[in-house]
Amino acid sequence: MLLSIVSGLNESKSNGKDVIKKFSSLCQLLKSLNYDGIELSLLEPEKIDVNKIIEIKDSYEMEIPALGTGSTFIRFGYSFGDTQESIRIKAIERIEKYIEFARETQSKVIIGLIRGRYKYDSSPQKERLNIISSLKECCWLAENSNVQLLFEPINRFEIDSYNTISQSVELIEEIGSNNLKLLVDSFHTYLEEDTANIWDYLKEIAHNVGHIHLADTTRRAPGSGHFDFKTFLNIFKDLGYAEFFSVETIMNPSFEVIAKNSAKYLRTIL
Ligand code: LER
Ligand code: MN
Repeated sequence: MLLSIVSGLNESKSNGKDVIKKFSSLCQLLKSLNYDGIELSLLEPEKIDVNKIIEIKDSYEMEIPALGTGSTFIRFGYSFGDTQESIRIKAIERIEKYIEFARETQSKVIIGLIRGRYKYDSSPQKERLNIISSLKECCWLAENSNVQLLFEPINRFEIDSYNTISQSVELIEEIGSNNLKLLVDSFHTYLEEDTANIWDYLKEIAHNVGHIHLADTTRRAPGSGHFDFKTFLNIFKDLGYAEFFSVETIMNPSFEVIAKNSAKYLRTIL
């Protein structure tokens, strides 16, 4: 089981040296806890010395399986669905920066919160069409750079579009790009999917899955709530899933404690 955990690097606020220092100490800690990678949640990847990052990750034999892009919407307010064309274009331009970084680090790029929220004074149909055409443009950029995009269904309390796995699979099939895969997040699965048939459905669509996020029912460390991780993880294991499982939780009481407890619990299952 390839295991990673999500962390930021604070690249927008720190100087370059501190970013590299932070990445290096993360690698050291996570290697000692038997992790295989670090998923990076970034805001401005172009501010990071990517060659140094590669040098460090290689020296620890760690991977950067994916890059999170949601802060583009949270911090900059740029989104795929925005009805203001200039804002929508800014969102795509930001994704281009992530793709450039991902091409070097051999990471995948997540399309989640960057879809944005529907505005109260606009039409959902219009925003949905914008999301689709933005995604198509990003697929084209990803294809040219040989980078994979990961489309993440996110629960209805955080976002207005593509809350369920089936809606997302339908979209991925409609777009039909070899560089667009599905990201399944256990927390959103728990909130949005029908417990009666979710396990069978996951078996059906597992071949579309390029990355997995793990958090328990309260978005704390796996094993701290009542999500059925045994069944969930074994579905993918039995079907030969060879991509990463990435812990993405509220880092409380601390990143170290979550990283330690999650690895201990998850390694007992797989
Ligand atoms: C991002 O991966 C995610 O799961 C969202 O809920 C953002 O917090
Ligand atoms: Mn997630």
